Amino acid sequence: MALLYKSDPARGAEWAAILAQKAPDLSFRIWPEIGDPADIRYFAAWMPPDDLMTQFPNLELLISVGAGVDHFDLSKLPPDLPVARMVEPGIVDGMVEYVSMAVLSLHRDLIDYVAQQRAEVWKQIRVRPASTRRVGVLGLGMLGEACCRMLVPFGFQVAGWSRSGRDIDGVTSFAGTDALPEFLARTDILVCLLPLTDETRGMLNAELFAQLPKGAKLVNSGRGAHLDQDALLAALDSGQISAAVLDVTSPEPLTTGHPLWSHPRVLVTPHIASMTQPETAVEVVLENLRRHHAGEPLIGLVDRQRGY
Ligand code: NDP
Ligand code: OXD
Repeated sequence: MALLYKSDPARGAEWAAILAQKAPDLSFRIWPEIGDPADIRYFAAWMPPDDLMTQFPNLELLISVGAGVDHFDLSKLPPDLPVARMVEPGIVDGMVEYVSMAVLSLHRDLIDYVAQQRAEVWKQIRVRPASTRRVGVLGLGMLGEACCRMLVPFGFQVAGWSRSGRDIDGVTSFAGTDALPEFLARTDILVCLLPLTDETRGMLNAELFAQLPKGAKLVNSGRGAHLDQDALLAALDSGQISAAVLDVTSPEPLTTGHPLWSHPRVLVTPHIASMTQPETAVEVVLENLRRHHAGEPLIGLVDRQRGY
């Protein structure tokens, strides 16, 4: 029985060292050193091969090394193969830091000050109290909820939108498609932390931007394909959106010369909002292997119908 890993090799080596300590009996293999494919029962991957089940006929459990599973083609997997996404505190901490940084940068006009510094301009922009700024988070799952909780103590007016709604202290919850217009109309800084599914693909588009107050700001740390990039550029031109922080793009990286690279109102980071941390990830993987054997519910089990 072996666990195969296919992702960043440097972090794979860290998984190997931790597993050697914590689960010395588990055979751990790092792609492409797979050994006998028949041994592979568990597969932790960012991008599994297309012919997964043909290559590994005894596979019992597929694990995403990231929080999302949109990079898996779920339709090609046997319906009874359990798929678990990565639910571990390292990912949450990283995202909370990133979203706090992005929201505070937009709130405190950092994009303007960077441009002013380059031009040797000393000009103060009036400081707005956080209590006058309305932040709206799309997605109130593991990451959206944690980010909302961190934003509340700054004094922002925080709201979140999700399919089913969530009760979080100090956060106004909006649920479902019917509530989206009201949520958008009260949002000055919009943060996207949705999973990428058929329902959410392309939803950061011209129609959605038009429902935000004029001059609203955007943070996308969900997936590049949530955003219609041309619509964002048009909204930036018209002033409907006044600034954006993008951790994810489509494609990644952006093509050479893409206007988002050099847009003066846009900050781009290379999909680093958050990263799976080997120490905590391995704990969760081992716990999931235990649960799998015991027939207990898995941490982060993906609902194949919903796609997240
Ligand atoms: P969860 O599955 O825990 O939460 C997803 C949230 O989105 C839930 O609140 C869910 O609603 C809501 N949602 C999903 N579909 C819809 C819909 N159609 N309408 C309304 N709400 C919807 O995911 P995580 O919080 O763990 O992660 C979110 C995403 O963040 C990941 O899928 C990934 O794409 C991205 N990510 C990005 C990283 C980066 O470095 N940039 C790092 C890690 C993740 P409900 O609660 O009702 O189910
Ligand atoms: C993830 C990611 O899904 O890194 O965890 O984007």
